[in-house]
Amino acid sequence: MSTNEERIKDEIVAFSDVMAMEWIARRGAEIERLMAYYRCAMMEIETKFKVLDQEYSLQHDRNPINDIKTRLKRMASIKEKLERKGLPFTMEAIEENLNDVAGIRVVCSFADDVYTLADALLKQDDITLIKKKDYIKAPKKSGYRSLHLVVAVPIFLENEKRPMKVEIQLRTIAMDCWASLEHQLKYKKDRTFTKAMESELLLCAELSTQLDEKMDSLRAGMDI
Ligand code: 0O2
Repeated sequence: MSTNEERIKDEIVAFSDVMAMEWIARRGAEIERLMAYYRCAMMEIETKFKVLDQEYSLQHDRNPINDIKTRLKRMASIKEKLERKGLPFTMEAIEENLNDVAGIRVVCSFADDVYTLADALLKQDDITLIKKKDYIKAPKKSGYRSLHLVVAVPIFLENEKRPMKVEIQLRTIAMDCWASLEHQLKYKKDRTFTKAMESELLLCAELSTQLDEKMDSLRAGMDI
């Protein structure tokens, strides 16, 4: 685990913009505090999913979660997103307007597990749903599929209970495989991405949907 000072230095190195570097250096302690709160919120949500996975495995003798990944958005991406939305690069703007500073990706075994887990999380009385985007029922033009939830979860500090936003992406192994490879192919800086490649990727997305459907019907057939 890196120290606060190391993390702030790391953030500064990620910037080419002198003004942003100065802003981060000046507000180091404040930024580190906010990021620590987001990290705690992420841990809360991760634990909730781990508990649901354990409970499900006791009841059904299989694990609905294949993998959980967490990530905190880098300051450089935070600044870029605020600029894109025409918002100032301030602590208040970050907290008020960005939903995905803390992100957690839950990779599920079967498509039905995505909805079972989402429903089980949203039923918990300390969770508030802020936004839901179902890119499984309505995939993106690119072919991207996932269920996105933005929730608020309270973190309990010494003298305060603080609701923090976390973006949750729930998807199957096939959806995750497609999204990871598409991301690698599409965002290679020195390569052009053609329309034909886009169509091929869309075809791969359709194949991944068929794979999920087949796997889910096998699971249903085995009654597990
Ligand atoms: P990272 O590091 O992956 O998180 P918002 O203002 O946040 O509600 P936004 O930003 O349009 O609206 O959110 P959207 O489109 O619902 O979800 C954005 C995130 O979904 C992306 O995060 C990706 O993780 C994922 N995503 C969305 N579309 C695609 C796609 O076509 N391909 C892949 N591979 N992933 C996608 P970021 O911002 O890219 O960063």
